[in-house]
Amino acid sequence: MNDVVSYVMDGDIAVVTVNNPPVNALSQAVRQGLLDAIRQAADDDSKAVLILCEGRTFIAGADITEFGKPMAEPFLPDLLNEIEASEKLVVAAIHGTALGGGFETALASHHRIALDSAKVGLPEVKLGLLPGAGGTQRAPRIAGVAASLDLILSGAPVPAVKAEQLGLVDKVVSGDLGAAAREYVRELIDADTPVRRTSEQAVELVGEDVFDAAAASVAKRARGQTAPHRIIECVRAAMTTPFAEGQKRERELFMESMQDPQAKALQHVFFAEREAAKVVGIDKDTPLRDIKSMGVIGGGTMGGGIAMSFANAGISVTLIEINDEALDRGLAIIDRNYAGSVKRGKLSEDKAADCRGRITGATDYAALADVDLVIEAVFEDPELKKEIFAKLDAACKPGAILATNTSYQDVDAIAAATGRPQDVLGMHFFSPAHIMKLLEVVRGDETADDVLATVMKLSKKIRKVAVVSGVCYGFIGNRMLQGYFREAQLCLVEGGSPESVDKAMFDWGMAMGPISVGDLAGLDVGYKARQALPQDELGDPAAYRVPDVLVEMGRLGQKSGKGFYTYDPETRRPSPDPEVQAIIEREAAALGIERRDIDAQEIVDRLIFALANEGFRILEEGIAQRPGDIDIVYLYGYGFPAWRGGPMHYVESLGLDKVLARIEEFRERFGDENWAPAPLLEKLVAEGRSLKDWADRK
Ligand code: T1G
Repeated sequence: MNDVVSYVMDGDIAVVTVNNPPVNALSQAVRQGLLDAIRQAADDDSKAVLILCEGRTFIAGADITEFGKPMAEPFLPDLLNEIEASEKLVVAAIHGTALGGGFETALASHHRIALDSAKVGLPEVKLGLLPGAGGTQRAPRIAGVAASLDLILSGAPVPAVKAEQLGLVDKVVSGDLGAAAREYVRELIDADTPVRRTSEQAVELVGEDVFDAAAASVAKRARGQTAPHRIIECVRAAMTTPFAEGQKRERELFMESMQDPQAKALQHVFFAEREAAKVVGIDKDTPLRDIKSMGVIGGGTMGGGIAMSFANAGISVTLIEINDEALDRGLAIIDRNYAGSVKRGKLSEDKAADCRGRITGATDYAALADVDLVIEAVFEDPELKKEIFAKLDAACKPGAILATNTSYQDVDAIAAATGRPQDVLGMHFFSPAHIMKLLEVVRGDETADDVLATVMKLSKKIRKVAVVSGVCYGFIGNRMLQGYFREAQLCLVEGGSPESVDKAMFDWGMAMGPISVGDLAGLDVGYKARQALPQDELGDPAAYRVPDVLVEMGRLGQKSGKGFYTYDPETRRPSPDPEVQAIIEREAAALGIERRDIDAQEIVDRLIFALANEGFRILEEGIAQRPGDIDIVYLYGYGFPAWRGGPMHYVESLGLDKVLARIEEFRERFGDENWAPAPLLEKLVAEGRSLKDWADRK
């Protein structure tokens, strides 16, 4: 047919094979090839058409790289309607992941066979879209309204066996799919099986309660997102209108979602996450070091979570503590975490026991003599960390990778405590380390390419999303967070309340408001960090006076039952505390601040623009490789809403000139120290360029 679609007669079966690496996306050429194939079959003496794919997967969807460009014919809905209308049997044979437009192609086919290892799904909602080629109309006709709502609103792939139970797949086989599929088509032909057009099937009627339940679950787990509501309307149309009308409505809502900034943001995230895994300047074929075993220094909350991440990935772990008592405490934390995962149904009893079995404890560094990697996770004392790395240098074999889990310390200074700085880097996990997906991989001046490449690949194995950061105080995430928290405290003192500041950010889309985050992390963490800083580095007292007062009163946050909020001992539900509001107003007066009304937009702009402004500095210093990396850090580490694309994408979507104008307004009002615009931002606005253009040309 063309370069990516072939048409071969196997007896009286027309075998149509798609071969468009890496994931057989439905590019224009693939669509054209499939259309030509179905039209050829209509005219030749084939009895049936078998659609197969080469490579690692069946069609994994529309070609996302074509989005935003003028769409070329044939349009997918039309192509799939023509496939379905074929007088010849059309059978789709699925392996890997049949997703989005790929699964819609299978649903438009008359019969579907799948390998038992295959998965099918309609993940468009994760891209801010909806299945726009009949998926919202055909799936309910096969699997029913409730199951289809679940499939399309979650966007989660479904294993072949489950899909068969739902009727979405007709046959599940193992072994050689090509052979089994040909045999299956043979059986269908020999049985004179008629074509089966899904569009002609009726949708089983369900009550309004089913749609209400879907809307309620969307309000909870997809707060602020627009695509899920369009999906519910499409599936409702499938139940209440004829196929053609429903498909017309689906198309209208699909085109609407394509124009939605949320879709642009989520598609940015899709590619940014994949780009983040690539390290600029390191060849992708760099030989990697083998990591079969590892050690963790420190059995506290972070150490325990890190140990579990590796054990859960099949790697044996040696947990080191200073003495048996501390070791027992550390192992007990891990046991509790596994028991909790089993209780919540996240892990089976057997799997938990299997993983736990890979973790052993020791108090002697000699136990680390043969491990391939060690991660130090003790508290943030720079001298203690250097001491530990000197001991690791003596105890570990040549070629072992030595990593520190510090959240902000100088990784180069730690590396200099060893005779092998090339084997040292930062691996900054986020708490709880066995759950949070983000991993900041901190590249030291001496870190060897193969060490960095090894850890980036390893991060996928331990189910983390890794982002490379250069060495600076707080790396990417925590460095940017300082401005965010500073402005949260200033808005509080200047006129807000813990609830108003949190509500502004929560309603804007953050997973949790900044004041509540402070209470969760523990107000004493920031307090201790400030105690260690010289007076002239503390900055504006209005940005820390209130949390200092609370800490000195013993209000440390959730862990002490009181912080900015008071927490119910049973439910841990926060409630506002008038005593705290009085402290805020008292400290404001003491600092000579006249309180005023601060609206939600000002709070959002001050916190997010402070974040992004520092992001620009981090980019121009080369601490982050690309803007998308910063966005991925904030999505996976700090509860930033994916549908806003991350701080850098967000400011780019607003228009850098508007953002700079607002920052300059804040500089006028609040001074240079906090609001001097980043030179890169000023430069891009002056040159009328976008951040994307700057990054692409870098
Ligand atoms: N279009 C273009 N490129 C794609 C792609 C796609 N759909 N899917 C993957 N890639 C690229 C990806 O960028 C990467 O490139 C390489 O393939 C390997 O991907 C009308 C409108 C299939 C489960 O949402 O979920 O159909 O970085 O690293 O971990 O209703 O890719 O190597 O240069 O992710 O093995 C719906 C998206 C589209 C599926 C494989 N489909 N893809 O995961 O590899 S919307 C999706 C995935 C749609 C219709 C609508 C995963 C995967 P590079 P990878 P992986």
